[in-house]
Amino acid sequence: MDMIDLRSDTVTKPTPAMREAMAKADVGDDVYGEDPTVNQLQDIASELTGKEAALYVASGTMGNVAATLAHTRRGDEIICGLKSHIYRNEQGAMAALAGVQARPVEEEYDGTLDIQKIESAIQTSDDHHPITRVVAIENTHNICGGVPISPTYTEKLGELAVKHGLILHLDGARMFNAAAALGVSPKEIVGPSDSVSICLSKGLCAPVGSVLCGDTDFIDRARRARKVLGGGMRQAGVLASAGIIALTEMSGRLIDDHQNAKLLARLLGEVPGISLERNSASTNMVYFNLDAGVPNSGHEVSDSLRQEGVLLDLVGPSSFRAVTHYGIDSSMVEITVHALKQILSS
Ligand code: TLP
Repeated sequence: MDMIDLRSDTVTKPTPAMREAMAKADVGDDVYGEDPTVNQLQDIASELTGKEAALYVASGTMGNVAATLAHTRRGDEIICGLKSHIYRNEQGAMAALAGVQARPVEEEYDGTLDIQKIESAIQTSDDHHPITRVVAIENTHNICGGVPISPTYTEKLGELAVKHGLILHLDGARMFNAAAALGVSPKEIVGPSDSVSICLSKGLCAPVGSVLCGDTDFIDRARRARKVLGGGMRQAGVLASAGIIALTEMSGRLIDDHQNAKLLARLLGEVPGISLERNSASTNMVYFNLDAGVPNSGHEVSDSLRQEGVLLDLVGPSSFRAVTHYGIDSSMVEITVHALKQILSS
């Protein structure tokens, strides 16, 4: 049975055009900087983000970790969201690998970090204190509902960063979703950020990889960091060729995923026993909960759905995330809600 897999947009498979490009890719040794396809991908990414340079890395996690290693010194502090991927979902890499500690600030409902809360979290210059070096934000913000963050906010944060001499890093794993949802360019989403990491292997369908963008000095340091992380790939053009299609052809269709998420949220809203989380369907994610009166546990619902051919991401005892993507159409959304309705009413 073909599963309807809504667990994540990471499950997307390379498109036929990507497979073809991968078979034909012109390659070289990228550790020598000699893979023409990797170089082309990096040029496209830096052009799209308005940055001087870019670096192809193995994953979104590697992009964030390489950025942390390149921006910081041991003992520094990074202000980031309490629910951010960089804080919650990277095994504490900033501490484990970079010797940097996090100063988490709880996100507002819209995925932003309150500017005043950030300002009061900045350490004063005192030999007792770590040095606040970086502020990291996430756009779209995954756990806050896949919510897109407006360029107006990022501009304000940029002003704060300049005022305090801080570096601004953007985990832009899904920044093309943010750009599509807000109807702005990728450059506007990046705004004053000093660095941005963009995933190619989520809604954009490439099989592997992210690109980290920033100024030339930063990218030179990030390239060293990538090497020590074991990410110096050789004939990586085979993979990067799919990344080029991700950046140039796939971002234009993300709005379809957002439409399907809206349909899913609307239909789920009609199912007794289900409550949607805030910000659901603002891009390609729908977070929802089973109401307290529902006798089934999240695990039971998840298992029954699996038997019906539907996979959801169980994110809490009775909370789910559903992510729409290239492999999901509106009929699959309808089948999903129908299955859920049957399970909850039986
Ligand atoms: N997110 C994955 C899981 O790790 C949670 C998902 O299914 O959503 N930044 C953000 C905002 C992300 O959501 C993710 C992956 C990453 C970074 C890391 O990317 P990878 O998985 O390529 O290391």
